[in-house]
Amino acid sequence: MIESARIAVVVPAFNEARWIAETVATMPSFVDHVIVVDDASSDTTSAIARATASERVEVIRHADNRGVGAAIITGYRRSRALGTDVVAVMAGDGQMDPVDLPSVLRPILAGEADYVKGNRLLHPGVYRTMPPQRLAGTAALAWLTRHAAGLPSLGDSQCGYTAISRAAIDALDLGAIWPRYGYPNDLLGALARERLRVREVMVRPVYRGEASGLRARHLITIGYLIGRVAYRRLVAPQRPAVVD
Ligand SMILES: Nc1nc2c(ncn2[C@@H]2O[C@H](COP(=O)(O)OP(=O)(O)O)[C@@H](O)[C@H]2O)c(=O)[nH]1
Ligand SMILES: [Mg+2]
Repeated sequence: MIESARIAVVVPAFNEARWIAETVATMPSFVDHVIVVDDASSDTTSAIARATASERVEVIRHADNRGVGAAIITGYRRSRALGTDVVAVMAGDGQMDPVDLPSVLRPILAGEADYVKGNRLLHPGVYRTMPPQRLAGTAALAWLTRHAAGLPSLGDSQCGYTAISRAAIDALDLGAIWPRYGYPNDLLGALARERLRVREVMVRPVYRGEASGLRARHLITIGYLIGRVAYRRLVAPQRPAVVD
């Protein structure tokens, strides 16, 4: 709870037995609900997460692997049922520093944004920590997504450290969001179409040798999704701007 707002953190996890205990154990105390979504892992992710479970932690397991985007949507639906006000996403591989969570939540708590995204490229240590290929790919995808979605200040479209307001969850068609890699680009397009306010805050990039599931072939899908975002923005009837 922060300033009487109830906070949930969704933790998508697929074969994260190595990192999931630490991710759950280091959740700040102001988090009211930790929702681990085990995306049909073949390792002991669920058992480890359950063993760490306290009153505020719950584990939902997908019977089949559905993808990181689908895991996050499952978490959003659960947090809506729990009646939380703000929902953050922190990956199950411990790549989000819990120290950054207050600043990720703050723009929503202050009523200044509907969706907050971490931006790792703003961090002074990024050139030392983020592998160069990742850095280049991240910058390129952000450039494309910024123009496709019409979000001029977007700098790190691929960062998974995010927060969303309950109102934004209600406004989105959750079932229509792309379920796998590429979901952040698709989601940003959907947020922009709904005229929801997207804000970025600096977060620390964390790389400690965790394996990424992202492969070159996923870039084709992500490219397609960015193209679809641009197409939908250009052909969709313009809605009147929200006065806020
Ligand atoms: N690779 C992969 N990750 C998934 C899936 N479902 C949920 N996740 C979780 O999504 C998060 C991000 O995935 P990751 O491969 O680390 O992406 P990256 O950090 O952007 O390279 C991790 O916490 C995964 O455990 C899935 O189907 N595949
Ligand atoms: Mg990762």
